[in-house]
Amino acid sequence: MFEHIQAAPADPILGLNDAYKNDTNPNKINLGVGVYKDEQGNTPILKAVKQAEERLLVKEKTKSYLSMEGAPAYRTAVQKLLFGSDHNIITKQLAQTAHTPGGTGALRVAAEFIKKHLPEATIWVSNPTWANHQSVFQSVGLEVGSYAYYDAKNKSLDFEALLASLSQIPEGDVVLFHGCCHNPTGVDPTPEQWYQLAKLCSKQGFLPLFDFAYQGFGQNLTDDAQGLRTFLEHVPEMLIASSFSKNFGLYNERVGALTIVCDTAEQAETAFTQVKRCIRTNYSNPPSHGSAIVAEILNDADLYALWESELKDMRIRIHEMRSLFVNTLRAKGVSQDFSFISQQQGMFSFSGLTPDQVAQLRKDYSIYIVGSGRISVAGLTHDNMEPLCNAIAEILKD
Ligand code: PLP
Ligand code: TYF
Repeated sequence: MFEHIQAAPADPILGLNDAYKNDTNPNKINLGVGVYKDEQGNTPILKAVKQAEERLLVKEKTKSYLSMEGAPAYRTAVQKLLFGSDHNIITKQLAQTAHTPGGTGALRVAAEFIKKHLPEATIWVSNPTWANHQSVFQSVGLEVGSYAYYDAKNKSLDFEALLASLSQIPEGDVVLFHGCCHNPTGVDPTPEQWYQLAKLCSKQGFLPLFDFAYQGFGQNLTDDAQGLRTFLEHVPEMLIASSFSKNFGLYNERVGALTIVCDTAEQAETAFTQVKRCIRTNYSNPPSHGSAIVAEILNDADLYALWESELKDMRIRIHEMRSLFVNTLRAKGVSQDFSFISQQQGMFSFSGLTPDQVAQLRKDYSIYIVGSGRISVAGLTHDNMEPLCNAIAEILKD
């Protein structure tokens, strides 16, 4: 029965991570997968998370199933984080949120929901986008198109081309935006540009789907939500896929959320019954622990303050590494301009390194970077900066 099955191609990012793990070079450097590393190169458990877990250990009374949509304390906390506590979407109950296994789970449930209820819709993603987007949407049979986004020459947003692309997208299609910290480029619209995109969305009548995996890694929790909050001033409906893998460091707990915003509370309630149906036929109900941690932190003033300060520390360390990377390359005599890296935000930047240069870094120096040239800036440390920049200076000389 199975003999005809051919091996699937390795995932471009996770496959690279496996190769890194198998590399015996003690000086190997991993700038592939988007996982935050501290100065020691570890991915620590946040103090706020540990403290929340201690409380949960005492408080938790059952391991019985959660409901399909997850725990109420989590669902309301997620909405407050997305919209701000007293937003009219919350007071008027225009949104419904389901806890999903990670941001990927949220995207997958969204994909099924779209395929079932907007069967004619094409979903549009930025060029480039997170490597998994296309696969997730195609796996439910959705048509996936791409819109212009990145100006590779100037290492910036090609806003004119973006507007031109989106102006072609018809009413009823779905457009995916990265809420902040665009993966893989690190290039986001400015507040004014978000405003223009929101106006265009309203004019064209397409449905925005915000993929929000890095809230707090750009400027701060509030400013990073500005894009989707601006949209909500102009459009009545939206889907939001949240991930708390990065900003709570809860990668392996699989904690994310799918939020649906509708024009009326009644519509939100009705549409949500269909979201729950997609969940029921996928995994029935979400795993509890990660969402219990997030709810415990978001609903407690002390833990919230501790988490916010730890998130700020991660953000600041990444910003510092960006500047140090640019300055160290310059100090090594690299003439190519890398200054754009310190202007970008989030975990990633498109370095502009070619596939050949990426391959050479891996072969000669055990430095792991995604083939597109995307660097996970969160993997840079004071310790690996010198060898990394020496290697880049060396290969750019060739
Ligand atoms: N969306 C984007 C843009 C991401 O970068 C990621 C993770 O890297 C995800 C979604 C998936 O998040 P999770 O790991 O919570 O499934
Ligand atoms: O580095 C990235 O862009 C992601 C990271 O289950 C990732 O692909 C890794 C594992 C996973 C989801 C996301």
